[in-house]
Amino acid sequence: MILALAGGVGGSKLARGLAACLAPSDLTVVVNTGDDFRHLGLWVSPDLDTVVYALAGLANRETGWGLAGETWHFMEALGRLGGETWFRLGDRDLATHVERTRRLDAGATLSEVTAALCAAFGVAHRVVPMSDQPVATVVHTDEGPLPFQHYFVRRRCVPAVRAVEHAGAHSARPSPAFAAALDDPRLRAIVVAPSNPLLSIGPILAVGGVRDAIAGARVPVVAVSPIVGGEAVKGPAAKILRELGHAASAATIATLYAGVADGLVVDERDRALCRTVEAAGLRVCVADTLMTDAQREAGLAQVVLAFAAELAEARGGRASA
Ligand code: FO1
Repeated sequence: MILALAGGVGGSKLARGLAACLAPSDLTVVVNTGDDFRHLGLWVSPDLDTVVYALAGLANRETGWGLAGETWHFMEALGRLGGETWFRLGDRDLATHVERTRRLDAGATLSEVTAALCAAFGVAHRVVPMSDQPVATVVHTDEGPLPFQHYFVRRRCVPAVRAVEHAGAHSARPSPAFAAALDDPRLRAIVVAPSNPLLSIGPILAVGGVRDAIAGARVPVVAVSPIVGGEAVKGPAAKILRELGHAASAATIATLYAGVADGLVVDERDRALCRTVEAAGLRVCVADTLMTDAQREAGLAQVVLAFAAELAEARGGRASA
């Protein structure tokens, strides 16, 4: 059984690759919910939806979020009324948020709602929130503190980041399926997807007890660098790293994951950084990490699983992926 930690676009691509290689009972994808927020009266869980839509084969490959073939009549109508349109909810996507909110308001947990949505979308692999308690990512910037989506979408990541806060994470507990996966005797490896280490993986590791549980896991923890050739594959990761005083480099990813991950997969373009990654205490694997189509997603997933198996072997054969 493989446990994958994922954020938005990069996370959903590797999750789709892993799902292509593993049976539904052999994969649990734990998703960041620090980006979740109440908007227009609805509970929106962007990263959960991105992963679920990807595994359902319904994802919008151009935007990386939302549904393919979406229409925007609701947004247009809302705009005509003078409503808030900075965060775009497509007509079909809207149904997901309405139904999630109805179920949460009726007392279901986010895990229960996500399981129901997965079943409705025909997603057989387990996709679960990191926690059923709310955790809110707050981005502290030169313009003051901004709730995540206000920083990311409304302000288009323009303000300079000074710090990232995961409000509520300390008292939050891992969701039941996340906790069960961490304790599962069938667990063979933990995979950290090439998602933003500060905005997407950071909130998952900040949930009460999670960082220690993963750092002390008996199985290999393998991360994939979201930085390739000094730039983020998508999103503001490189800009934020620089604003926080780090080099935008796969070597910085190694430093950030030191003590948590055992191995880092870096792109072929970053082969020269292997020694620096190893100096941070991580084993390194070089691969083509750009997941531009389904074949490459599955190819990278296979590389990650083989690397995890190699690390397990090196630990003395206690586990094999
Ligand atoms: N991202 C944008 O850049 N603009 C949007 O209007 C937007 C709307 C949106 C609606 C639903 C959803 O699930 C995601 C949406 N996203 C949008 C993406 C979202 O802000 C990011 O994917 C994540 O929160 C970061 O991983």
